Amino acid sequence: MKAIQVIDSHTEGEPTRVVVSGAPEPAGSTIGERLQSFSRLFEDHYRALVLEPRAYEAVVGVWIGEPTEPSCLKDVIFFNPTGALGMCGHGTIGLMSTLAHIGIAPGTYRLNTPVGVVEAKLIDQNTVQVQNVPSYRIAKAVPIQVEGYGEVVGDVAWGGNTFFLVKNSPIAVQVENLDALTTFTRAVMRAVNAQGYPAVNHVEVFGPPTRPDAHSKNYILCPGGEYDRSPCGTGTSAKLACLAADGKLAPGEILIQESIIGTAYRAWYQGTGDQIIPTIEGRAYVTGESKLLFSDNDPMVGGILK
Ligand code: PYC
Repeated sequence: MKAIQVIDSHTEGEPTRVVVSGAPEPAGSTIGERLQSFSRLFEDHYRALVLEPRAYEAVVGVWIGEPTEPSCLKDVIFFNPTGALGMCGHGTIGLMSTLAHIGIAPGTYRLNTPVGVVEAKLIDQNTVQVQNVPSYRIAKAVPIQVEGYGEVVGDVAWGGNTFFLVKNSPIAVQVENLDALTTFTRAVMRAVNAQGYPAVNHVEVFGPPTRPDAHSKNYILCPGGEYDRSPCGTGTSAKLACLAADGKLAPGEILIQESIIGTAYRAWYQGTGDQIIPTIEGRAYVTGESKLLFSDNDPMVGGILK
């Protein structure tokens, strides 16, 4: 029987599962080589960690290994049921809170991800600031024809993953509309991918905030079709890039981005011009330490694929 040790947390409601031991190590002397090796191991050894019956589809897994980039604390690969993600903001916050739980001290640490080095400042056991990879708008006000909804206009932007940020949602961003938002954003994702932007793997919709301290509320569809319970670190980075490009937010000015469930990130950026450096601050809480068991005769050993 295979046994894999994990530590679970949530970041502003969005779950993260850090692999501690028991899974095979991706090989390679660079993070790029390790990503390729991870992708080969994914189906047999990692996917079941983020699927029912041992998880659910919203869970983002985190593989960590000794750094191949000397300035970094760890090499890090985030993954969900579809495979590896580029970066993950909530996952970085969850990882740092998990590392604090097992003994690292507050301070600033660098992490080597497949899309670049990010800096994570552990302020206390629960509070983390993530300085993300350079973020930028790829295309402005792109019109897309979406079956059943007509023309939808949005920006395409990079924030560590590639986002389509809808400007004219026909559905209000309120938790009562979760099912309708999921159906709508899945249709948008299919249309955007087919109409010139195959790299888009997240769709983001905005509306007025519910919290008095927030500037905006979002709903984010992730690869695989689940929604982000947190305000999405890479999605908030993509939004900062669009606000900066439109001259709507100055460097250092604070954006409070609320999630669909009412949690929030504080976010700001440095720099001017085509690329900005976003910082996202959020809180994570460790929820469990588990030894997951995989019996050879368990018909669900690889997880349930829906
Ligand atoms: O926080 O960047 C993020 C994220 C991506 C997918 C789920 N969360």
